[in-house]
Amino acid sequence: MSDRTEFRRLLLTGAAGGLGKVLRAGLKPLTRTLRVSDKAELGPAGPEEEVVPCDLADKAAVHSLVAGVDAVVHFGGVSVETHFEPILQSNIVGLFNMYEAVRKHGVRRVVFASSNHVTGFYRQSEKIDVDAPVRPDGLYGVSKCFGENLSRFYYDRYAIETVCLRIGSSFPAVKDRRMLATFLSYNDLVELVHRSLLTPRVGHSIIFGASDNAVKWWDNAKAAHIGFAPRDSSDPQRERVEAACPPLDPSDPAGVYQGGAFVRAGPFDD
Ligand code: NAI
Ligand code: 15L
Repeated sequence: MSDRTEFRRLLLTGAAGGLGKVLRAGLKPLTRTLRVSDKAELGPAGPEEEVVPCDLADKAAVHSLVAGVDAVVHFGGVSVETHFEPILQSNIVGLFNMYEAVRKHGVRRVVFASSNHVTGFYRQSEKIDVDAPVRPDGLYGVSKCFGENLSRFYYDRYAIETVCLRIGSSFPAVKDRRMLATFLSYNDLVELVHRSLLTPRVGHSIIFGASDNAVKWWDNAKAAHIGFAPRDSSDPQRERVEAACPPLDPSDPAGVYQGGAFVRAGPFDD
Protein backbone atom coordinates (compact mmCIF):
# COMPACT_ATOMS: atom_id res chain seq x y z
CA MET A 1 0.00 0.00 0.00
CA SER A 2 1.27 3.47 -0.87
CA ASP A 3 1.74 6.02 1.87
CA ARG A 4 2.28 9.01 -0.43
CA THR A 5 0.16 12.10 0.04
CA GLU A 6 -0.86 12.68 -3.56
CA PHE A 7 -4.07 14.67 -3.24
CA ARG A 8 -5.03 17.97 -1.73
CA ARG A 9 -8.63 16.94 -1.14
CA LEU A 10 -10.35 13.61 -1.86
CA LEU A 11 -14.10 13.05 -1.64
CA LEU A 12 -15.41 9.73 -0.31
CA THR A 13 -19.15 9.10 -0.66
CA GLY A 14 -20.93 6.30 1.17
CA ALA A 15 -18.53 6.96 4.04
CA ALA A 16 -21.00 5.73 6.71
CA GLY A 17 -21.37 2.34 5.01
CA GLY A 18 -19.49 -0.91 5.54
CA LEU A 19 -16.82 -0.21 2.92
CA GLY A 20 -16.95 3.55 3.46
CA LYS A 21 -15.77 3.05 7.06
CA VAL A 22 -12.86 0.97 5.81
CA LEU A 23 -11.91 3.56 3.18
CA ARG A 24 -12.36 6.46 5.57
CA ALA A 25 -9.29 5.12 7.35
CA GLY A 26 -7.64 3.63 4.27
CA LEU A 27 -7.60 6.78 2.12
CA LYS A 28 -6.08 9.08 4.73
CA PRO A 29 -2.46 8.43 3.70
CA LEU A 30 -3.18 9.62 0.16
CA THR A 31 -4.66 13.02 0.86
CA ARG A 32 -4.13 16.15 2.93
CA THR A 33 -7.89 16.47 3.47
CA LEU A 34 -10.52 13.74 3.21
CA ARG A 35 -14.05 14.98 2.65
CA VAL A 36 -16.47 12.28 3.80
CA SER A 37 -20.11 12.21 2.83
CA ASP A 38 -23.25 10.14 3.28
CA LYS A 39 -26.92 10.65 3.98
CA ALA A 40 -26.53 8.53 7.13
CA GLU A 41 -24.82 9.68 10.33
CA LEU A 42 -21.06 10.13 9.89
CA GLY A 43 -19.97 11.12 13.38
CA PRO A 44 -17.59 13.99 14.07
CA ALA A 45 -14.79 15.01 11.72
CA GLY A 46 -11.45 13.42 12.54
CA PRO A 47 -8.08 15.08 11.94
CA GLU A 48 -7.74 16.36 8.34
CA GLU A 49 -11.38 15.43 7.66
CA GLU A 50 -14.37 17.40 6.44
CA VAL A 51 -17.80 15.89 7.12
CA VAL A 52 -20.39 16.92 4.53
CA PRO A 53 -23.79 15.19 4.81
CA CYS A 54 -25.52 14.92 1.44
CA ASP A 55 -28.29 12.98 -0.27
CA LEU A 56 -27.00 12.04 -3.71
CA ALA A 57 -30.48 12.57 -5.14
CA ASP A 58 -30.25 16.28 -4.23
CA LYS A 59 -28.61 17.91 -7.24
CA ALA A 60 -27.71 21.22 -5.58
CA ALA A 61 -26.24 19.46 -2.55
CA VAL A 62 -24.11 17.19 -4.75
CA HIS A 63 -22.78 20.18 -6.69
CA SER A 64 -21.68 21.86 -3.43
CA LEU A 65 -20.23 18.57 -2.19
CA VAL A 66 -17.90 18.20 -5.16
CA ALA A 67 -16.56 21.77 -5.19
CA GLY A 68 -12.82 21.87 -4.53
CA VAL A 69 -12.00 18.16 -4.66
CA ASP A 70 -9.26 16.55 -6.79
CA ALA A 71 -10.87 13.13 -7.18
CA VAL A 72 -13.97 11.23 -6.06
CA VAL A 73 -14.21 7.76 -4.55
CA HIS A 74 -17.88 7.08 -5.10
CA PHE A 75 -19.15 4.32 -2.82
CA GLY A 76 -22.51 5.87 -1.86
CA GLY A 77 -25.74 4.31 -3.07
CA VAL A 78 -28.13 1.43 -2.61
CA SER A 79 -25.96 -1.66 -2.22
CA VAL A 80 -28.55 -4.47 -2.42
CA GLU A 81 -31.39 -5.67 -4.59
CA THR A 82 -34.61 -3.82 -3.71
CA HIS A 83 -37.51 -1.81 -5.15
CA PHE A 84 -36.82 0.38 -8.16
CA GLU A 85 -37.56 3.76 -6.57
CA PRO A 86 -34.66 3.86 -4.07
CA ILE A 87 -32.32 2.43 -6.71
CA LEU A 88 -33.50 5.08 -9.15
CA GLN A 89 -32.94 7.94 -6.71
CA SER A 90 -29.56 6.88 -5.30
CA ASN A 91 -27.86 4.94 -8.08
CA ILE A 92 -29.23 6.53 -11.23
CA VAL A 93 -30.32 10.10 -10.43
CA GLY A 94 -27.61 10.27 -7.75
CA LEU A 95 -24.88 9.08 -10.10
CA PHE A 96 -25.94 11.49 -12.83
CA ASN A 97 -25.82 14.33 -10.28
CA MET A 98 -22.32 13.21 -9.31
CA TYR A 99 -20.95 13.12 -12.87
CA GLU A 100 -22.49 16.48 -13.75
CA ALA A 101 -20.95 17.98 -10.62
CA VAL A 102 -17.60 16.36 -11.43
CA ARG A 103 -17.74 17.83 -14.95
CA LYS A 104 -18.72 21.31 -13.79
CA HIS A 105 -16.03 21.42 -11.11
CA GLY A 106 -13.26 20.08 -13.39
CA VAL A 107 -12.58 16.92 -11.38
CA ARG A 108 -10.41 14.57 -13.45
CA ARG A 109 -10.96 11.15 -11.87
CA VAL A 110 -13.65 9.02 -10.22
CA VAL A 111 -13.37 5.59 -8.65
CA PHE A 112 -16.83 4.07 -8.94
CA ALA A 113 -18.05 1.15 -6.83
CA SER A 114 -19.67 -1.05 -9.45
CA SER A 115 -20.51 -4.65 -8.59
CA ASN A 116 -20.15 -8.26 -9.66
CA HIS A 117 -23.94 -8.14 -10.11
CA VAL A 118 -23.49 -6.51 -13.54
CA THR A 119 -22.50 -10.01 -14.67
CA GLY A 120 -24.43 -12.06 -12.12
CA PHE A 121 -26.22 -14.20 -14.67
CA TYR A 122 -23.03 -15.91 -15.84
CA ARG A 123 -22.71 -19.40 -14.46
CA GLN A 124 -20.34 -20.21 -11.65
CA SER A 125 -18.70 -22.71 -14.03
CA GLU A 126 -17.72 -19.85 -16.40
CA LYS A 127 -14.70 -17.53 -16.27
CA ILE A 128 -15.24 -14.11 -17.79
CA ASP A 129 -13.26 -10.95 -18.40
CA VAL A 130 -14.33 -7.33 -18.70
CA ASP A 131 -15.25 -7.74 -22.37
CA ALA A 132 -17.97 -10.29 -21.60
CA PRO A 133 -21.36 -8.66 -22.28
CA VAL A 134 -23.11 -7.56 -19.10
CA ARG A 135 -25.75 -9.89 -17.72
CA PRO A 136 -27.17 -8.06 -14.69
CA ASP A 137 -28.98 -10.20 -12.16
CA GLY A 138 -31.51 -7.61 -10.94
CA LEU A 139 -32.44 -3.94 -10.81
CA TYR A 140 -29.44 -3.22 -8.60
CA GLY A 141 -27.14 -4.83 -11.17
CA VAL A 142 -28.84 -2.83 -13.92
CA SER A 143 -28.14 0.38 -11.98
CA LYS A 144 -24.44 -0.54 -11.81
CA CYS A 145 -24.47 -1.16 -15.60
CA PHE A 146 -25.88 2.38 -15.90
CA GLY A 147 -22.96 3.64 -13.80
CA GLU A 148 -20.42 1.86 -15.98
CA ASN A 149 -22.02 3.27 -19.13
CA LEU A 150 -22.48 6.77 -17.73
CA SER A 151 -18.83 6.89 -16.74
CA ARG A 152 -17.82 5.59 -20.19
CA PHE A 153 -19.79 8.47 -21.75
CA TYR A 154 -18.17 11.07 -19.48
CA TYR A 155 -14.76 9.72 -20.47
CA ASP A 156 -15.42 9.70 -24.22
CA ARG A 157 -17.14 13.09 -24.18
CA TYR A 158 -15.26 14.97 -21.44
CA ALA A 159 -12.08 12.89 -20.79
CA ILE A 160 -13.06 12.40 -17.13
CA GLU A 161 -11.30 9.19 -16.10
CA THR A 162 -13.11 6.49 -14.13
CA VAL A 163 -12.10 3.15 -12.72
CA CYS A 164 -15.19 0.96 -12.28
CA LEU A 165 -14.58 -1.60 -9.55
CA ARG A 166 -16.72 -4.70 -10.01
CA ILE A 167 -16.41 -5.60 -6.36
CA GLY A 168 -17.11 -9.23 -5.45
CA SER A 169 -17.96 -9.64 -1.75
CA SER A 170 -16.03 -7.35 0.56
CA PHE A 171 -16.75 -8.15 4.19
CA PRO A 172 -14.67 -8.92 7.28
CA ALA A 173 -14.91 -12.69 6.66
CA VAL A 174 -16.19 -15.26 4.16
CA LYS A 175 -19.85 -16.00 4.94
CA ASP A 176 -20.78 -18.80 2.50
CA ARG A 177 -19.48 -21.11 -0.23
CA ARG A 178 -20.04 -18.58 -3.02
CA MET A 179 -17.83 -16.09 -1.22
CA LEU A 180 -14.90 -18.49 -1.49
CA ALA A 181 -14.79 -17.23 -5.12
CA THR A 182 -16.04 -13.65 -4.65
CA PHE A 183 -14.22 -12.61 -1.45
CA LEU A 184 -12.29 -9.32 -1.50
CA SER A 185 -10.51 -8.68 1.80
CA TYR A 186 -10.59 -5.16 3.22
CA ASN A 187 -6.81 -4.83 2.78
CA ASP A 188 -7.10 -5.82 -0.87
CA LEU A 189 -10.02 -3.39 -1.32
CA VAL A 190 -7.95 -0.51 0.03
CA GLU A 191 -5.05 -1.48 -2.23
CA LEU A 192 -7.41 -1.64 -5.23
CA VAL A 193 -8.74 1.86 -4.54
CA HIS A 194 -5.21 3.18 -4.01
CA ARG A 195 -4.10 1.73 -7.35
CA SER A 196 -7.18 3.19 -9.04
CA LEU A 197 -6.31 6.66 -7.72
CA LEU A 198 -2.55 6.54 -8.21
CA THR A 199 -2.13 4.87 -11.60
CA PRO A 200 -1.12 7.75 -13.89
CA ARG A 201 -3.50 7.03 -16.79
CA VAL A 202 -6.60 4.87 -16.42
CA GLY A 203 -8.91 6.21 -19.12
CA HIS A 204 -12.12 4.28 -18.57
CA SER A 205 -11.17 1.03 -16.88
CA ILE A 206 -13.21 -1.82 -15.48
CA ILE A 207 -11.67 -4.23 -13.02
CA PHE A 208 -13.08 -7.08 -10.96
CA GLY A 209 -12.40 -6.84 -7.25
CA ALA A 210 -11.53 -10.21 -5.74
CA SER A 211 -8.71 -11.42 -3.54
CA ASP A 212 -6.30 -14.11 -4.75
CA ASN A 213 -8.85 -16.86 -4.11
CA ALA A 214 -8.15 -20.37 -5.45
CA VAL A 215 -11.53 -20.40 -7.23
CA LYS A 216 -11.57 -17.61 -9.82
CA TRP A 217 -14.55 -16.54 -11.93
CA TRP A 218 -12.99 -13.32 -13.24
CA ASP A 219 -9.96 -12.60 -15.39
CA ASN A 220 -8.39 -9.16 -14.82
CA ALA A 221 -5.71 -9.43 -17.54
CA LYS A 222 -7.21 -6.46 -19.43
CA ALA A 223 -6.88 -4.28 -16.32
CA ALA A 224 -3.19 -5.09 -15.76
CA HIS A 225 -2.34 -1.37 -16.13
CA ILE A 226 -3.96 -0.74 -12.72
CA GLY A 227 -1.26 -2.92 -11.19
CA PHE A 228 -3.60 -4.53 -8.66
CA ALA A 229 -2.00 -7.59 -7.05
CA PRO A 230 -4.23 -8.97 -4.28
CA ARG A 231 -2.35 -10.37 -1.30
CA ASP A 232 -5.13 -12.11 0.61
CA SER A 233 -7.18 -15.19 -0.20
CA SER A 234 -10.38 -16.85 0.98
CA ASP A 235 -8.56 -20.20 1.09
CA PRO A 236 -7.63 -20.21 4.80
CA GLN A 237 -11.37 -19.85 5.54
CA ARG A 238 -12.48 -22.73 3.28
CA GLU A 239 -12.57 -25.46 5.92
CA ARG A 240 -14.63 -23.37 8.35
CA VAL A 241 -17.07 -22.26 5.63
CA GLU A 242 -17.56 -25.74 4.14
CA ALA A 243 -18.24 -27.15 7.60
CA ALA A 244 -20.74 -24.41 8.43
CA CYS A 245 -22.54 -24.16 5.05
CA PRO A 246 -23.84 -27.31 3.39
CA PRO A 247 -23.79 -27.23 -0.45
CA LEU A 248 -26.95 -25.76 -2.03
CA ASP A 249 -29.40 -27.99 -3.86
CA PRO A 250 -28.02 -28.30 -7.46
CA SER A 251 -31.29 -26.92 -8.82
CA ASP A 252 -31.06 -23.74 -6.70
CA PRO A 253 -30.16 -20.83 -9.03
CA ALA A 254 -28.24 -19.24 -6.15
CA GLY A 255 -25.68 -22.03 -6.52
CA VAL A 256 -25.70 -22.00 -10.32
CA TYR A 257 -25.13 -18.34 -11.16
CA GLN A 258 -22.32 -16.02 -10.12
CA GLY A 259 -24.75 -13.52 -8.59
CA GLY A 260 -25.83 -16.07 -5.97
CA ALA A 261 -29.11 -15.30 -4.18
CA PHE A 262 -29.47 -11.98 -6.06
CA VAL A 263 -30.62 -13.95 -9.13
CA ARG A 264 -33.77 -15.07 -7.34
CA ALA A 265 -34.72 -11.73 -5.76
CA GLY A 266 -37.92 -9.89 -6.75
CA PRO A 267 -40.27 -9.10 -8.30
CA PHE A 268 -40.40 -5.86 -6.30
CA ASP A 269 -42.97 -3.73 -8.04
CA ASP A 270 -46.13 -5.87 -7.91
P1 NAI B 1 -23.52 0.04 2.44
O1 NAI B 1 -24.95 -0.12 2.13
O2 NAI B 1 -23.00 -0.40 3.76
O3 NAI B 1 -23.07 1.55 2.21
C1 NAI B 1 -23.64 2.36 1.23
C2 NAI B 1 -23.77 3.76 1.82
O4 NAI B 1 -24.35 4.60 0.82
C3 NAI B 1 -24.67 3.82 3.06
O5 NAI B 1 -23.98 4.39 4.15
C4 NAI B 1 -25.84 4.67 2.62
O6 NAI B 1 -26.35 5.53 3.64
C5 NAI B 1 -25.24 5.48 1.49
N1 NAI B 1 -26.27 5.95 0.56
C6 NAI B 1 -27.25 5.22 -0.03
N2 NAI B 1 -28.06 6.04 -0.75
C7 NAI B 1 -27.55 7.29 -0.62
C8 NAI B 1 -27.95 8.55 -1.09
N3 NAI B 1 -29.04 8.69 -1.87
N4 NAI B 1 -27.23 9.62 -0.74
C9 NAI B 1 -26.14 9.51 0.06
N5 NAI B 1 -25.71 8.34 0.56
C10 NAI B 1 -26.42 7.24 0.22
O7 NAI B 1 -22.73 -0.74 1.26
P2 NAI B 1 -21.22 -1.18 1.18
O8 NAI B 1 -21.15 -2.63 1.35
O9 NAI B 1 -20.39 -0.30 2.01
O10 NAI B 1 -20.94 -0.87 -0.37
C11 NAI B 1 -20.41 0.36 -0.78
C12 NAI B 1 -20.50 0.44 -2.29
O11 NAI B 1 -19.83 -0.68 -2.86
C13 NAI B 1 -21.94 0.40 -2.80
O12 NAI B 1 -22.05 1.27 -3.93
C14 NAI B 1 -22.12 -1.04 -3.23
O13 NAI B 1 -23.06 -1.15 -4.28
C15 NAI B 1 -20.72 -1.40 -3.69
N6 NAI B 1 -20.43 -2.82 -3.57
C16 NAI B 1 -20.22 -3.39 -2.35
C17 NAI B 1 -19.91 -4.74 -2.26
C18 NAI B 1 -19.57 -5.41 -0.97
O14 NAI B 1 -19.24 -6.58 -1.00
N7 NAI B 1 -19.63 -4.75 0.19
C19 NAI B 1 -19.87 -5.58 -3.45
C20 NAI B 1 -20.13 -4.87 -4.69
C21 NAI B 1 -20.39 -3.54 -4.72
C1 15L C 1 -22.91 -6.45 -3.81
O1 15L C 1 -22.93 -5.77 -4.83
C2 15L C 1 -23.47 -5.93 -2.54
O2 15L C 1 -23.31 -4.54 -2.41
C3 15L C 1 -22.91 -6.63 -1.33
O3 15L C 1 -23.74 -6.32 -0.21
C4 15L C 1 -22.85 -8.14 -1.53
O4 15L C 1 -24.13 -8.65 -1.68
C5 15L C 1 -22.02 -8.43 -2.77
O5 15L C 1 -22.50 -7.72 -3.89
C6 15L C 1 -22.00 -9.92 -3.12
O6 15L C 1 -22.27 -10.25 -4.27
O7 15L C 1 -21.66 -10.71 -2.23
